[in-house]
Amino acid sequence: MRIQSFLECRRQLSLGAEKYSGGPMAVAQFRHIEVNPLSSSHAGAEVLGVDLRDGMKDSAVREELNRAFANHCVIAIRDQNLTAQQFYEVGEIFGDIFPQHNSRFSVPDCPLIHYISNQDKFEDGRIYIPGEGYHTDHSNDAVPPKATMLFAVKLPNTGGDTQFINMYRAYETLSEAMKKRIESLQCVHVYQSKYSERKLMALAGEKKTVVPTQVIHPLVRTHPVTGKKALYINPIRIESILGMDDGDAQNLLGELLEHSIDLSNEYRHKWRSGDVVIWDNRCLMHKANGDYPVEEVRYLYRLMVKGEAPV
Ligand SMILES: O=C(O)CCC(=O)C(=O)O
Ligand SMILES: [Fe+2]
Repeated sequence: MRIQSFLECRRQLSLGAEKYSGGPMAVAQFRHIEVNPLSSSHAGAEVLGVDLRDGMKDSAVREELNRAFANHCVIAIRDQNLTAQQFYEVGEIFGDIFPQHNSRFSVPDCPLIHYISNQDKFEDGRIYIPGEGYHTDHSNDAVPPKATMLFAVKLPNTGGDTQFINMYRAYETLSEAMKKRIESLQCVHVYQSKYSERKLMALAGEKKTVVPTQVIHPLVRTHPVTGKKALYINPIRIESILGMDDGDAQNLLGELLEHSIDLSNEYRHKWRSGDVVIWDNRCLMHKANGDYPVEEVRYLYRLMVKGEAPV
């Protein structure tokens, strides 16, 4: 890296550290990429100074990108220019690619890549906005994806932000009594909970037999990389809590959701053309916003990275 950009990088990291209330960050932790924290919720950073078409081949860059991802839970790698195939290879920087559940959203030439778009409609003609309502991705899988990655291909002029909630903080800020109450609770996740306010698009035929009917995951999970505990709730998919009446379970989950979505836990991503955003489903919830004119197209490529069974 040139001296000047290295100094600039140090300067930006120092500025970032002031904004980052999680304590002083090691300055110049990164030598090949610039990482600027973007919120005080301890989640969200932008990554500058890397062209992923070269970076995917460089082990030092790959290591730093993975570290930035682990430190910040969600990173936006700016100013990228990728084909679908290159996007797939970028996904592999972070691990093996996870086959997504609903193949109706596959990109024809690269079926493991799906798309996010506002151009599909439900059978009754209503526009389908994927990801509206807080959730964590594919928690109805026995081994859910650790990460989801989007690449902005076409964006509306305004709106369409993605909101992220830091679920480490959501857990840490619970009362000790609540932590004790929930410490060993196990939740039943299904494709679509009968209590979900958001309706999903039905699974394409061949996937109905592959996607599990239900799986059980802990309500509090420990992140395998950071060792920290996070709340693992998903209003779209959790249908019940083992050993608990459904009404009580939904009340408890509602209370935990309200607590979690506090603004102090949020990073709100405002998309820029060329952004590659990758987030950690093990310690974040997220939601899309369909708050832009219907005639404007919003289209992103989407990949998922394999994870591990939550414990
Ligand atoms: O479109 C977005 O902003 C997010 C969509 C979403 O929930 C996802 O890709 O998992
Ligand atoms: Fe999602």
